[in-house]
Amino acid sequence: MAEMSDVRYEVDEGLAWITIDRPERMNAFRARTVEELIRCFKRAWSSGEVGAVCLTGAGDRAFCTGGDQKQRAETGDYGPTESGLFEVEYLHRLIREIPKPVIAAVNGYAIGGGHVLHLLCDLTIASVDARFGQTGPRVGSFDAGFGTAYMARVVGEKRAREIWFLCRQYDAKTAERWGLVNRVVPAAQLRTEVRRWADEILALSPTALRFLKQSFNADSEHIAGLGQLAFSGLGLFVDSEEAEEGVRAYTEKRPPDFAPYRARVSV
Ligand code: S0N
Repeated sequence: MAEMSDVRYEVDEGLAWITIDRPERMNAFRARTVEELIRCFKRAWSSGEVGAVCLTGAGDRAFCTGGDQKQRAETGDYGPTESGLFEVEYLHRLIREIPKPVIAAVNGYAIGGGHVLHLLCDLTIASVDARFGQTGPRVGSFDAGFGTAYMARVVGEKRAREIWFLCRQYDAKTAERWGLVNRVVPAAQLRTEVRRWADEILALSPTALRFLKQSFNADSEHIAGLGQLAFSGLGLFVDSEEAEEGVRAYTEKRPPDFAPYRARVSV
């Protein structure tokens, strides 16, 4: 595979480990990270050797903390890619469409766009000190479509609205209780537990698993259309003064002041 700077790809006995490797940014993704993740998921899809995929983050602090806010503050976008596109929506589709089970190994913060990535994985195993939450309305973004409608399927409407409307963080036990997480284990056992689950999957019929995954997906596929609309809206919103206040406040380490924009939604 062409050289990668932001993501590592390793295959070990039928299990592909895809690791976001930007610990200095708490594994936040820039456009290049997303491009490399797409490449890895396609590789895992096409490899006859691979029967299960694990998405995780490097280090012991974060799984993924979403879009790279420092990059966004510096350049107003998520940086360059070969294609010229920031393809996070396509990455969402790929995690759903790869016809092999995808396990998120949440080894720390799963925040913002990083929280949506674990949500879209088929299964989530978390370390006991993992933390979960959305921050979009604080930092001037939103991740609607699968990030809202699919989340509501997983945790229920009231909890999904709480997650987005309050931007709190939740511990791993709460995430497990809410159905966001399949299993919580001590941090030191996370990889072993993923291996155990993958071995159980690898003993099963890949064709049956493919049909099952596609069948689960078909029932929520209409959300993709909402996602497209939402990303178009987001593309307009991120260039607004209101969104810029969110990202500026994050980099200046102060609370945002959104009061001047309240009138906009009062019409
Ligand atoms: C993760 C948090 C809660 C950790 O807090 P803690 O433990 O207090 O550590 P910090 O000191 O805050 O962090 C350590 C260092 O890591 C940097 N860092 C952390 N997260 C990011 C990040 N996302 N981007 C860049 N740097 C990050 C910190 O800045 C710190 O560095 P130093 O030591 O130099 O100060 C806490 O860090 C936190 O809340 N992080 C931000 C989480 C966040 O808001 N993420 C973004 C959420 N939004 C999205 O993901 C939307 C993006 C998106 O999906 C999108 C999609 C499509 C189209 C457009 C967009 C779009 O947004 O434009």
